Amino acid sequence: RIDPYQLVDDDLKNVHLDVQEELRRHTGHDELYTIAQYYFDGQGKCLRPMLCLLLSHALNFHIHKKDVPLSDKQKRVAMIAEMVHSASLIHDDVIDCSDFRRGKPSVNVLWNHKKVAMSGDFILAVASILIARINNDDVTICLGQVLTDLVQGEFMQLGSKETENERFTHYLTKTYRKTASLIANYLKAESMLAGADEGLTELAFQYGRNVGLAFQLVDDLLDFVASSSALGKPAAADLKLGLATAPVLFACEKYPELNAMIMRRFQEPGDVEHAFELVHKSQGLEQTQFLARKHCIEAQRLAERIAESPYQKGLLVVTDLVLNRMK
Ligand code: 2DE
Ligand code: MG
Ligand code: MG
Ligand code: MG
Ligand code: MG
Repeated sequence: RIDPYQLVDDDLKNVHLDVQEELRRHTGHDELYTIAQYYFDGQGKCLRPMLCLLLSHALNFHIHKKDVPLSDKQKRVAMIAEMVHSASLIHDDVIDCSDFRRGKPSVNVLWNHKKVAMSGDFILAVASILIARINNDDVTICLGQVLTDLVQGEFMQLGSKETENERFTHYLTKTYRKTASLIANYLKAESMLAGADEGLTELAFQYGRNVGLAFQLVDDLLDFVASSSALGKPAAADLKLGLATAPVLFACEKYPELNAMIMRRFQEPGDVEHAFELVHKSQGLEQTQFLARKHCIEAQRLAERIAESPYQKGLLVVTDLVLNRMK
């Protein structure tokens, strides 16, 4: 059985150490460093850098018809993906008032919010220097787009839409911006660094977009079905935050009484418990899984078009990991 992580192990195992080294290089301030490096302890899934490395290997093989080691720039993009993602989680946990992340107390529990917000900014600042050092305008634009999408996705989440139709479209756009854009655009950047043509670059982008959408659909599903100890972060959190994710939006078709609760963002006493029960009684969880599977099948269909190699097989297997993950 192919293990995608195993295929890129050599480059992946140093990602968190390399991040720590870059953060240290850019500050002499011990506390800022301590907060900023807190999540780079090797305990995260490292899905995003793994995908970047795997796709880079697969495209190097596709283009050169043999195994070609990754360039420093290709490895750098993988590392920056993990930095930007982790910085966004630091801000996300402050916004979501979330106290647990990657199996340990989140930074906002251990340090005050002013310092935490700035440590997220600091990681982004160092990431921006690393992006500049890649010295490729198309890559810079691509990775810059991700930052604007992350903020806009998060901002969209604060609003509610009136009709069911608008709501689902809004949810999907938000999901693209807050999760899929990072994966899609980082894979696009990797493909440009591999020397891919336009068609292959678009393929990489669409593969990432589909994997990213599936990943967030499963994240939203796990919020309803997994325990916080399995997740390493609080479970059943989204309704409490007022968020109507895919399982609720699907459940709404069967239980229209959810509409009013969605509109008031589950703020009345009993709303959260009631909505939770209706979601479980409906087909909402299965429908969410089904939609995630649809995106994974599309991602596989795209990966089939890359030349056969262990890495290409890895890209196919990743979709199963995304669908069947427990955390
Ligand atoms: C995770 O979603 C959030 C991702 C995007 C966060 C973006 C922010 C804007 P979840 P979990 C906060 C700031 C952007 C920057 C710093 C570039 O569903 O379930 O809340 O893991 O994730 O808490
Ligand atoms: Mg970020
Ligand atoms: Mg959150
Ligand atoms: Mg959030
Ligand atoms: Mg979530």
